[in-house]
Amino acid sequence: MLDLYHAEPAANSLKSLIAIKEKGVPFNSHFVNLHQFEQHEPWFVKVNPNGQVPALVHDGKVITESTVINEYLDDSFEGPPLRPADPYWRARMRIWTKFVDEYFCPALSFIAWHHMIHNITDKLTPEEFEAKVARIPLKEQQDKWRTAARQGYTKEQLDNWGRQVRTSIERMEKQLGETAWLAGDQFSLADVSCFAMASGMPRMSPALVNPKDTPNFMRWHGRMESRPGVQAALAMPNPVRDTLEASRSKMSSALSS
Ligand SMILES: N[C@@H](CCC(=O)N[C@@H](CS)C(=O)NCC(=O)O)C(=O)O
Repeated sequence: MLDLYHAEPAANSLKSLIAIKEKGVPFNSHFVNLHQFEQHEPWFVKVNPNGQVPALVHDGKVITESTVINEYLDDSFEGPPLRPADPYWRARMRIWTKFVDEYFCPALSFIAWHHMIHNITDKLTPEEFEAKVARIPLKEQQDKWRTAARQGYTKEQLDNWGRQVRTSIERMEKQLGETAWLAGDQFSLADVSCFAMASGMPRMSPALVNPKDTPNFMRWHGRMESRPGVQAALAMPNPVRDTLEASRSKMSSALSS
């Protein structure tokens, strides 16, 4: 019995959806609506005490952290391997997944948070908002919600995160000029992690990623999009698409400057 709790096919949820679809493992999908704060409801906090998606439950055992989930899926199930067999390239793959978790994803997520949060919180009274935030298990997450919703982040912070996103793309572009995939000549979890963050960029941020400035990235992006596992992950239901689209142009200018 395999259950995946996830949000729309973007960022960390997309990361685990791609891995599970690439592996071809049947699973029960549970959509957690972040725009309705479902991740902080007591039933979900019992699954993941951090109150975040994705979370995997395998025969009653819970695994959290998208990168760990992906390695667990690869360890536990038949299907095409998602990690290089060679120890060097496997290490290089892990350097990419760590880079995404510690650098690329946080930068992108702060920018997205800043531009998206009002679409989620403006319909709440201050009291309703505070009641929602009070349920968030991690103080750091409470602070993130309050700062983004109340005063927003400073231009300096946003510029810095924008720079980090550009650095991430530059690194990918360089690597993809040297190897077909991010960790050598084989598709791996390095590609899954990076694509989960960068999937929307050609559309959202054409000034940053485009055939002239980032040809290697664009070719890789096209190959990723043509993979059946990636297509199946991207086709997962997205009931919050309109809200995401509403924030898209604002995010786009933050990333291009
Ligand atoms: N390190 C965690 C981060 C998970 C995470 O940040 N998930 C986001 C969605 S991409 C989330 O649940 N956000 C809602 C919240 O923090 O309240 C992982 O890789 O799984």
